Amino acid sequence: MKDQLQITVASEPYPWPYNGDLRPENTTLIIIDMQTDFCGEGGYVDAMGYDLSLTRAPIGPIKAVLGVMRAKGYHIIHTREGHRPDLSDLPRNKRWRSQRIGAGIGDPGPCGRILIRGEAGWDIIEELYPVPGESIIDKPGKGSFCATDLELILRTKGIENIILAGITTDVCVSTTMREANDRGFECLILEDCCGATDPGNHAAAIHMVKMQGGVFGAVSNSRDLIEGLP
Ligand code: C5J
Repeated sequence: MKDQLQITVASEPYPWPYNGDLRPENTTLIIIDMQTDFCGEGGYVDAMGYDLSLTRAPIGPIKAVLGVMRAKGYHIIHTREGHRPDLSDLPRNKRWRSQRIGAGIGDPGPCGRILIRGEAGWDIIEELYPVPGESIIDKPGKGSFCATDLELILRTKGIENIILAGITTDVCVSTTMREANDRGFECLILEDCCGATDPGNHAAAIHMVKMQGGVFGAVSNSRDLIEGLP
């Protein structure tokens, strides 16, 4: 076998990716759920009473990474959590739990029906809106692989490496990273490109990635990624 140039990004607990094979052709950025419902006024997270500055904090760093990765020709994928207007894909327990805390999924709110496909609050925020050619995955759950065609799209594009950003770190980002890792994808989470409704949960979710030698992959940040990308 010919010697191949090893390219890695500074990350913990090991330089990522493990095999040094980092190219636009085999690597994607997945931006999880940067929707008004999760980081905008009048959305789901706002209705639950959480501090929006926590879920808005990653917008700037994601924008920087997105700009560089778009310019270098990397694959870009966006996800949106949401349900059909007839609620046929909304598990009853998920609806019940949200109603119990005054932010019922499917109920009307200032940005339309909460987490319902097609409503204003459900869509991706303007600052990070997809451009033509970027895939959008609409998912009914927390993980991006559950009941979606994400895996088929990744395999078809020949993707081996996944860089994760978005909200929330401890719920949809973490679930997606675990699902991807179990499927053999080499994952990197960008600490400052994620946010959670609870800063302790954000820190714990990042910490968990690094245990056992990188049990789910590795952790980096926007600056080190941008410096390290070929
Ligand atoms: C949540 C998400 N937190 N996008 N969804 O319910 O993490």
